[in-house]
Amino acid sequence: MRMVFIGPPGAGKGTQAARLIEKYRLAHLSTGDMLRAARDAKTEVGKKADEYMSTGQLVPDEIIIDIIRQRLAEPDCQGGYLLDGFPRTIAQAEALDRMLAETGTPLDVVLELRVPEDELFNRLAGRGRADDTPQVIRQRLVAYRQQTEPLLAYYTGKGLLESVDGLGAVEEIFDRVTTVLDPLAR
Ligand code: B4P
Repeated sequence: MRMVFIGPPGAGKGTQAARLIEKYRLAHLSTGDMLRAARDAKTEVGKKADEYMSTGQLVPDEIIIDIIRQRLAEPDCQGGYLLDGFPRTIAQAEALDRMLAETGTPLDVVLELRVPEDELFNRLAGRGRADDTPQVIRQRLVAYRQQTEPLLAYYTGKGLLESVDGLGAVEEIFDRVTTVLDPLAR
């Protein structure tokens, strides 16, 4: 199964992804995790990405697209993958479409986790990562509304979008998500 996870910051994408990759035996491609690893390793990409992440802005498309292009070519992705936090802009989605068209391996599903903003604030403030301060959270929510939400219409138009209520216990949400994914798993 080739799937994309979309949702606002703090929706619980990473939390659900950790369980889904076990159940469906998928490679987990979290662009947030990749960027944080690059930042901690102090690579050129990591230093550049940190300038954006620390203020709640999206990292430039060309950096992310390059990272994903290389990652998708690795052997563990051939059996299916979960893209967690990518694409986040229309330009990233179009680049992904082109990459997958070249290999004849289209997406099976795009799953949206829906969570209201006041709940997102509570969750992120509780997590306490360096980019989880109130000011940076606000900026990340603006970035989501302006740059990522348009993807919902983009993938609806392609007949790929499924939306799941992301409010409730982690287990309940996992059950909702797997009810959607089970028929697609192979
Ligand atoms: P990400 O790492 O993708 O992180 P996120 O959206 O903040 O979190 P996620 O939705 O995974 O929430 P989580 O499970 O942790 O992005 C970080 C930054 O990287 C971006 O701001 C951007 O700068 C950059 N970036 C990444 N990808 C990019 C791209 N493609 N293009 C450009 N820039 C990019 O859950 C959050 C908290 O809620 C946790 O504490 C968790 O325990 C809790 N939680 C989870 N489920 C819950 C539930 N059901 N109930 C209560 N709490 C819950």
